[in-house]
Amino acid sequence: MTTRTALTTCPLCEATCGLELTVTDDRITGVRGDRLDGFSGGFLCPKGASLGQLDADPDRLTTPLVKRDGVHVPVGWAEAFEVVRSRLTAIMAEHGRDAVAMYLGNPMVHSLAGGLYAGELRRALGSRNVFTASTVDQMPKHVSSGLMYGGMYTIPVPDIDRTDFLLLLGADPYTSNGSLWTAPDMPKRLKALRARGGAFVVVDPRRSRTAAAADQHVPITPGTDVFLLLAMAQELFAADLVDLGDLAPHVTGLDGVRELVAPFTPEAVAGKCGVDAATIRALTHRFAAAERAAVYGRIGTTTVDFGTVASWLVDVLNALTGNLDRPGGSMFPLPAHLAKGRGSGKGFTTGRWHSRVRGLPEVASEFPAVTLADEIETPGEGQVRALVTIAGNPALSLPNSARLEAALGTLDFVVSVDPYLNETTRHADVVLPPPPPSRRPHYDIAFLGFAVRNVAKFSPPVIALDEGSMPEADILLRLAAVLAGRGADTDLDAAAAEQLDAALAKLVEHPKSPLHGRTAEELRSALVDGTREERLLDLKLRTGAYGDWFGAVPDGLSMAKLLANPHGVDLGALQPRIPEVLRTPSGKVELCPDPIAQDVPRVLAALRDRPDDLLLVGRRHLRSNNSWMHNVPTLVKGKPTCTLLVNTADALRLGLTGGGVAQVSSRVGKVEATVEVTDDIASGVVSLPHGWGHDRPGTRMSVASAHAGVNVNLLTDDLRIDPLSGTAVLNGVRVHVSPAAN
Ligand SMILES: Nc1nc2c(c(=O)[nH]1)N[C@H]1C(S)=C(S)[C@@H](COP(=O)(O)OP(=O)(O)OC[C@H]3O[C@@H](n4cnc5c(=O)[nH]c(N)nc54)[C@H](O)[C@@H]3O)O[C@H]1N2
Ligand SMILES: Nc1nc2c(c(=O)[nH]1)N[C@H]1C(S)=C(S)[C@@H](COP(=O)(O)OP(=O)(O)OC[C@H]3O[C@@H](n4cnc5c(=O)[nH]c(N)nc54)[C@H](O)[C@@H]3O)O[C@H]1N2
Ligand code: SF4
Ligand SMILES: [Mo]
Repeated sequence: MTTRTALTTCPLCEATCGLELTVTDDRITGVRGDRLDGFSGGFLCPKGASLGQLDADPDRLTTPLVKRDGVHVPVGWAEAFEVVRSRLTAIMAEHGRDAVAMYLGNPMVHSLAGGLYAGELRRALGSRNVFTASTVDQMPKHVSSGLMYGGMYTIPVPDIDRTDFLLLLGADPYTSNGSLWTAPDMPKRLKALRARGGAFVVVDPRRSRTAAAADQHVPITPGTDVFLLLAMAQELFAADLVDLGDLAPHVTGLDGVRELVAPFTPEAVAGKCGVDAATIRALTHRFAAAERAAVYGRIGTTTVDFGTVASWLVDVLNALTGNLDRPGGSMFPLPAHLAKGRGSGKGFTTGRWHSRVRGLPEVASEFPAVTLADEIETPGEGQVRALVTIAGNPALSLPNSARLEAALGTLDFVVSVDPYLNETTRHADVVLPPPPPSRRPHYDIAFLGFAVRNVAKFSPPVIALDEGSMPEADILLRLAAVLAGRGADTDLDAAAAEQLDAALAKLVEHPKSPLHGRTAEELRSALVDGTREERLLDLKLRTGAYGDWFGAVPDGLSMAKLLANPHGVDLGALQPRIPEVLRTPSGKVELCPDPIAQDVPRVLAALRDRPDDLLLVGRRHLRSNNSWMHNVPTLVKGKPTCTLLVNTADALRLGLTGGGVAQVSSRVGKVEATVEVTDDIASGVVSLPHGWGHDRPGTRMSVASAHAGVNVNLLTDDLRIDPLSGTAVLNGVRVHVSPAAN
């Protein structure tokens, strides 16, 4: 038995914490926060602490599975890929490419393989029927950013370590550790903000952990943040508090915004939001008076009826107070694998094509996940007959899951890249399992672009690959090869070398490139002597914003430098990036984009809607991560966390008692859930977390099955979306609640 320590990066949430692992033979036997990681400083949450159990979960699949006579049996990789190839090729040949749909889930953005190769997979598939978890999550933010700045990933983040005032809406970073906002140890950073005399305010219908720690908690009616934000903008204009500061020459559309927000006075929206006019005014003035401030909105502002308008308003408020793109305000990170921008570009559009059944517009080259079931169920040319799922559990994570599950059961063929046999992959004809976290390299392609400091870190695999397993990058590339009609036994290394050569050739040929005049061969031989992914990443780093340009920039960044600095490399505090970061045709921040302006009348009309009796919202728990970590014993032990939160007055009115069972019903279905009575939730609101409901037959997750919980998405409605982004309405769902019959 040999024991050693090894460094890695936690891949489980967006906080990117550095971990110091104790490894005994081929197992993780201890996990500590890496104190020398300058960014995370040793922070560790219960999920990260359980990485050893997760990694060695006996229910984790170690070989591919193929379904024979309804039973999943283990097979070799070649056989599994051959089944995939023959079935998918036949379906595509007979019914066309759109007959094959793909669903990409959340862990896809947590892996280097996913970050590097998702694009290639989408291109190889060549189907319009691409769906991702983004349309049950953050797509509104991509759309508002795309329209305002020209790039869907150009999303500013609150400069938490230098700000004086934060307004957080629909987010619980004490629990989630932040999202589209990478800042390990949020609690410490928020405490530090208060310790230096600053303040933060939380808007949430529930007194969340973050709200409880805040200077002020503003309860709000679910789904109505858009009205509150509009009124705050209106008040800024009315009280003559608008001051764009240094941003002024780079902004167009200010007058348009003034006009749009004019009807939404604090008095006009107060009843709708459940926040009185005086509170809205005071909050606005407090925000405007702060030296440096930022507004931030997350799940409770995106997965709602007016998600895109609300996401836009978050940035509008930052801009109107001169806080956009300045230290202590809301800023644009510059990750190491990307180069600086050129200050203008093609911009961002949606609706370049439409979905077959509901005619929903394409957004970011995908369709709303809510319409996957429609596309499977509805006969006709282009009907979806096969599905590729990668790192996703749509059977639990998408609204109206009863309908979706039924639809999944009718497909001709399903292939899933997933380590578990779960609620989704039980429908798969072939399951291709990736290796556990300890066996894979890590670099955060996605999250370093949302980090509150510019940092870079690469973590090589901690433990060597087990015999018989396949790196996830290889699985994805082989799948792409099959989809492109090249067959699974393609020489992946040769194909990768070819792509690298093509990229290098471009770099040396371009007259404006700092590498102009050098040779591709020389650069190729200077790349790190490593895996395919490492070499590709090396190229990105060396030609990125801090790159060494193959020696042209002394002390510049490269894979070699990251390998020599396993605790990470600090590239400094965030810097203002406007106008360089912009990719709008005008080269300006478009403060009042047409598609958003055209949606505001819909908001105005909704101002008059009758209030609902009881609205359902979601929440997260520190020991849970969406749908897939309930098989880890330490994370599910103790009091069940999948409970229905009900306000004391509502419980009395509805005849519910704590520990009793309630029936919750909506337009699409009903569930029974254990009641937790608490004044932490506003009256008129109930809350149930998502990711539960592990009671389906044919799965292989023994711990999760014993802690099944209920699936909240049996209640959420697939017909309700934010039309600009196609994002599902998961918060503010109309429900009826009554005591369960027995
Ligand atoms: N009602 C309601 N529904 C929601 C939400 C909500 O707040 N309320 N939140 C939404 C949000 S924000 C999200 S992001 C989605 C998530 O929705 P999904 O992405 O569909 O689901 P996850 O629960 O993240 O499931 C991840 C899947 O990836 C697998 N997996 C884990 N690690 C790996 C890996 O390394 N490689 C591969 N290939 N697979 C892996 C897991 O076994 C699991 O099957 O859920 C959404 N659904
Ligand atoms: N522990 C843990 N961490 C996670 C995850 C997890 O499942 N568990 N999931 C990860 C993922 S995929 C994501 S996307 C992020 C999400 O990160 P966050 O957005 O911070 O997620 P939540 O913790 O769900 O916080 C959302 C809050 O919005 C409130 N809310 C609901 N409706 C409304 C509304 O209409 N208005 C307002 N103002 N508030 C509302 C809820 O009460 C809740 O407190 O978390 C990530 N981190
Ligand atoms: S906060 Fe997120 S990244 Fe950090 S240890 Fe927990 S799960 Fe891992
Ligand atoms: Mo998410």
